[in-house]
Amino acid sequence: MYNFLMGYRVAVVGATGEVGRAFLKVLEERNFPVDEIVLFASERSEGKRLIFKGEEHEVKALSKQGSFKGIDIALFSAGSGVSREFAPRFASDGAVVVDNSSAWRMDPEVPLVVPEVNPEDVKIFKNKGIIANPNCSTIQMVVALKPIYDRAGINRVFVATYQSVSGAGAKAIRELEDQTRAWCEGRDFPDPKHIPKRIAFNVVPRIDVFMENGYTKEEMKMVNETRKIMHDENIKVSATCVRVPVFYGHSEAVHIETKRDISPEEAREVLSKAPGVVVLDDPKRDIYPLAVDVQGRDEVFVGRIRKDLAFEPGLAMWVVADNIRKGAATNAVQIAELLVKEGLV
Ligand code: NAP
Ligand code: 3JN
Repeated sequence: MYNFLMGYRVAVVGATGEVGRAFLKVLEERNFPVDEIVLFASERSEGKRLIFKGEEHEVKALSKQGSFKGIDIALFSAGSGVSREFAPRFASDGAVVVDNSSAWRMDPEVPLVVPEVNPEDVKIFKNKGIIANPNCSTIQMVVALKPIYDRAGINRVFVATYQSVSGAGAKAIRELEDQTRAWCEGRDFPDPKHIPKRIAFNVVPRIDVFMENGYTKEEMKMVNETRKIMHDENIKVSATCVRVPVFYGHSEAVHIETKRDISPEEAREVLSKAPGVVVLDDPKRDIYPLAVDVQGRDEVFVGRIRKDLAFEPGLAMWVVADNIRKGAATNAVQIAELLVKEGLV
């Protein structure tokens, strides 16, 4: 699919983090045409070396004074503060930025893209030179909703998430490990620092900060981003986002009120033909998607497809994906692939 005569100078900002390291893997696995890779992180990581395509590359500190000229594509995953400050600077120096943070997602001049759902939106990035990657929980949900939306329409969605600790970064993964080790060794639990409450042997119904309306920011991301990606301000979404003691993979219980009747069999059929979706749904054989089975995969897995008992007409389903790959790095690299395919970079 690539024009192999053309290679790109690609920057990864936040390269030492969970998503940054996944960027390197995904770029390599998908054989993205990288001529040169430039790695950035904070000053703490200056001089660290990371491997890309079998070769070591030194990490540079993202400097306020630096010039970013010569970069074609910048993949950002260093948090929203860094994106707010540096994405416009990379863009004005000539790069197209694909940003993983929430900083630009709701900006009307910035497209918010999931390639399986709204690939055409990638073309409208020109004003700011920035394309936003949605939140991981939104991405996997809309990939599963789109085929149902196209067949039966959607009025309302109710979703409860079961989000792994990797969504909160490398330090949160270590926090779950440390708390679990303490329990195994009969020691007191260390105080939580990166997840608001103890996460080992617990579930925590708070991801990101609380908003005025009692929902968390993570929950409101799912509400607002879904409408923007689906180009439908009338879809009502209500979410409860929960952190669970799982390392990788977000799971979601999704309940949908459709506009027209759609049977579970029909839903299974449209989902199994949809791009980026794998249906794993055979209750008689105890088959449904599990977070531990989807680690390292790029698709969105759907199972437990059944008639909803509260929404009429409606469907219920269980949606699982690797949050660091399809929820972050893979989706962003797919956006970069679209840019190449459309000749936009
Ligand atoms: P992480 O493991 O904590 O990594 C954070 C990365 O950002 C590290 O490389 C860190 O560098 C770098 N960084 C932090 N402050 C910086 C600064 N001032 N200047 C330059 N680099 C800086 O977190 P992660 O899980 O990779 O997530 C990173 C960000 O990606 C999140 O904050 C979020 O905005 C976004 N994200 C999005 C999704 C999604 O839903 N699509 C999912 C996960 C993450 P050091 O190693 O030097 O500290
Ligand atoms: O917690 C998760 O499972 C997903 C977290 C995503 C995240 C973490 C820190 C900051 C985001 C995001 O992508 O929405 C942000 C942010 O950029 O606001």
